[in-house]
Amino acid sequence: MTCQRRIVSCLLVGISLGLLFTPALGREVSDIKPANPNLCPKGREILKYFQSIYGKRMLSGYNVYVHTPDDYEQTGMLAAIWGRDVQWLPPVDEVIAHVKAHGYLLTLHWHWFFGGDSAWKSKRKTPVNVARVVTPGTPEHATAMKEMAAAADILEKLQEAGIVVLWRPLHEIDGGWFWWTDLDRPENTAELWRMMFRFFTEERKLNNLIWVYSAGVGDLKKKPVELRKRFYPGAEYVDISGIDLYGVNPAEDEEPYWTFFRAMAEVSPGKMLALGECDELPNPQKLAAGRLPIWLYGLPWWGTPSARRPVEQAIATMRHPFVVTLDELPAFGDEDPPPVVGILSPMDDGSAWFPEGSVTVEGYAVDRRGKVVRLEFWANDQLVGQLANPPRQFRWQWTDAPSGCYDLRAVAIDDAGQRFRSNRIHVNVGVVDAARGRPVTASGGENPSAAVDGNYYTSWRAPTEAEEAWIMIDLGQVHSIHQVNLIWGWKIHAEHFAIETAKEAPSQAASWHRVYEGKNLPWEVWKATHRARFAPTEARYVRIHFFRRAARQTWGGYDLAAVEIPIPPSKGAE
Ligand SMILES: [Ca+2]
Ligand SMILES: [Ca+2]
Repeated sequence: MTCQRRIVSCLLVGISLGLLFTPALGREVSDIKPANPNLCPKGREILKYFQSIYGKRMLSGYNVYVHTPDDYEQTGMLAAIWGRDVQWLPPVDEVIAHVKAHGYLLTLHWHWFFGGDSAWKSKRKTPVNVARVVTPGTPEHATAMKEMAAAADILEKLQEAGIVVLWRPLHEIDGGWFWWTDLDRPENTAELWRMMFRFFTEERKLNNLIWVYSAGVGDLKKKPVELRKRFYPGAEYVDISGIDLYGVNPAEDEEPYWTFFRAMAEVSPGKMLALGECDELPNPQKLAAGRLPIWLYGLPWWGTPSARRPVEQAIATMRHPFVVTLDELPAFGDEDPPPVVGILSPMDDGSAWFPEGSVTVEGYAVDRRGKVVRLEFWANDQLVGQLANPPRQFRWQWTDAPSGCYDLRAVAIDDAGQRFRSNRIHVNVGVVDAARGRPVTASGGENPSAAVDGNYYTSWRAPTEAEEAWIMIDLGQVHSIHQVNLIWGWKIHAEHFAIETAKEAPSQAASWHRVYEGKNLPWEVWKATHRARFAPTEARYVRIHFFRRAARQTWGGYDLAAVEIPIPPSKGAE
């Protein structure tokens, strides 16, 4: 990733259902002949599949740290390609397990910390002379070989596990910010690519790599195509080419996609072109309408809805028929991927409030090889329903749902017995929210009222510097309450908090009464939910008092998306 970022604000309208194929423009690709003549059969199958969809549809992906669940929770869809970094890779066995448990296509890049220093020129203590790195006999060459061997050990384990890797080394190769980019003599960088290619394929016999070249975004006047071509190692060393394209607003911009698509078609003629990294996937409606070049795939760096990628946009993109998601991938080689299942309705956005007996769940379940033989529905870890031989688009009614608040999931089981869990939806049945829209005060921070607005994608953010913070809701009248749901955003929640209530004005300190205390609560990724239950108590004022952040997080204050106080509906009317 580059350090260049731009806040992108987008408004996407609805989901287009029509697929419009337009004549390919600049999308002619050579017949697939793998760069590595010994590429494994599964790798060849993947390349053939890519060629079959290239120019017609675009594969979705994400480069992630810990954020993968977000996209799934919010859109119900999983991307086809999962990207990680060799420099910061979890134990390879975990990577293998994760890829297999999902059936992802895996892509790896490598922020190569040469000599244990940094990948970024600006952060290195010692600069790297790329000419010496590619010259046998130099200490730099020895270092490179040693570090490449360590990377090869990882790739070899993936090969043994039958996993093909879209291998994207030396990324943003012509950008100028990484040590491997020799701006004075780009041919050295191109030689470094070939050196790695030969070592990996000939010496280490890594036949599970599809070689992906990626340029860096930047001014084409300052770094014209003629210069960029000098970094390119040659068609025989590359399977897929492309660019890491940042700073583009998918709602408005069209020209940058074309500019860089054309540039890369010149740099790497005949290759399929992909977005190894991007802020967002290009707008699928425009792709379908032929207004944008069709990249083979795109991997937003943060595979998660955020200020840069609003939920509406993520949903519109991931659910658009032009975009290939995980459930649509074929099974490659002899793999039998697990099924894929997602809940599309209700949404996990805070809107799932139902009268008793009326919960309807809609989603999709598909198996990429074999079939889905059963769907199970789980609410708070209790099996509450099943569907045998479900259709791809399923609909299930939970007719005997007792009143309460639930984490609801579907689990798909395929004919090989493999299980797969859907996204998790927060569902409330037979209750109303006494806190909704009530007046709120807080110890500080931004948007306290966002905690009671009924939307899980808006939140109150406590000040960054404060470990202790509180938020108080005036219910307007005394209610008997016995539960508070706290739903957190952005992974910044409390490890220690208390719930305090009062019947009289909060200025009378003596009237406060602590009804619940949570301590040593585990750190969770999106979304942490605390369902605090306590003995029924009469309360008009409810104060949530936070004392310590989970995981000692320091990059932001508490991020509270919802405070819900469920009460029976008859008591909800004022
Ligand atoms: Ca299967
Ligand atoms: Ca909210």
